[in-house]
Amino acid sequence: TTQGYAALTLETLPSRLGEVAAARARLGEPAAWRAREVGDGNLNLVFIVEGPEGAVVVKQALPYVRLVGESWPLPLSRSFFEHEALVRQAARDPGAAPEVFHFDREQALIVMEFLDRHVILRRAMIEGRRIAGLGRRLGLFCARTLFRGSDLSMLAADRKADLALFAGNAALCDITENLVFSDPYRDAPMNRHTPGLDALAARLRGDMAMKRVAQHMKWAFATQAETLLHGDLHTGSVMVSDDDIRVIDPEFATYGPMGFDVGMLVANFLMAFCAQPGHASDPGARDAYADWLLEETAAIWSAFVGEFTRLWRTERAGMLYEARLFEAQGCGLGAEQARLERLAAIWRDALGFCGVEMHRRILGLAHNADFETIADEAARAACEARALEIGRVLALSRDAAPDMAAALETAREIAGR
Ligand code: SR1
Ligand code: MG
Repeated sequence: TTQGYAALTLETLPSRLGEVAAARARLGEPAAWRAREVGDGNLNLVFIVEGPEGAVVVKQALPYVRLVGESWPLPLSRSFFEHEALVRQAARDPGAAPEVFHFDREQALIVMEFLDRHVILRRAMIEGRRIAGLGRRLGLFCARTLFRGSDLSMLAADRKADLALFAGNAALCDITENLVFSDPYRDAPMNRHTPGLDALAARLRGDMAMKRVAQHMKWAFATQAETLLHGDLHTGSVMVSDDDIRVIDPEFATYGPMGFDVGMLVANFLMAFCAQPGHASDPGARDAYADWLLEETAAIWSAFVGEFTRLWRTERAGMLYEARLFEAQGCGLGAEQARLERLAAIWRDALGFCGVEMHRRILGLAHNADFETIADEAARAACEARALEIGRVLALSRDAAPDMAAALETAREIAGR
């Protein structure tokens, strides 16, 4: 419902938020506040509010998709699910999410920590900035949140209650189900692509093997309720400074397959890699940065495997793969074999999700600044063409189970590096 809800404006924000004790406590006197609207995402309003005593971010959902306008209504309840997900992420991976100071369900509004030293990771990658420990930190985040949100760790009743709760975020899942898995592979009205990609788009839309994989991945996303996902883990959902990495924006949170977040993240690193020839003018620096991006992509998966393994061995308190089941057979080798098999299944899914994410960011509605900021259309199309092909080959190769090194070798070959 939108009853009682009103979108904030720069004019109304001080008086309306001035009534919120948590905001006053952080900012000081509302009369001295300065606010600016900085939202550049597809869905919401985002304000930075600075006062005499500090600063906060105020994120408010709009009752429609900002990118498209009022013709596409979207429930305000996504703010509730974002808040619920932020609370869980803070518990499961302390320090990864921004701190929340206040949540107002009726106004679909979250007041949270202002990360003043941070920038959006995607911007940092476009500028060619290296962030120490980037891939490793994000791999740890995935392992901790995905493991601890699943039946590997939670009490079965709690996990089922969470599954039921997040089922309410159906409208956001619907966006993913259509925009990620279906629209890129058909002539959908909201699709767009760079001139010069017509033939490739047509070829991909006629590629029955790829369409089947995309639908297998949609099946997995819609039916494999393994864990609480971030649900939109791209490089626009990560903020970085020289010494800190945070994950923001989990409004697409839902129960789904573990490989989804991992695959999306890997896809966005690979798209940053593919976009490099369109950015830097110095080829030497650009190539070195592209190499660094691939190293960090590898680090996502190796950190994920390492942390998942540690948690499997030390925190496996849920109903799945119970330790006592394997101990009864006299050794822990059964559990270790099961862990390897589970990781292989997650990786197989991740490759499929990675491929479709790379396609939808080039052929669908929601594009990436990595490519969009390449002004020269021919150069942009060339970068995007390589990304389309990498996505296709990785998605189609998932049954052959190439490891991360082989997947990155594929990316290198297709990119001519
Ligand atoms: C209509 S929303 C388009 C995209 O923006 C969000 O960030 C999600 O990635 C979604 O698919
Ligand atoms: Mg977002």
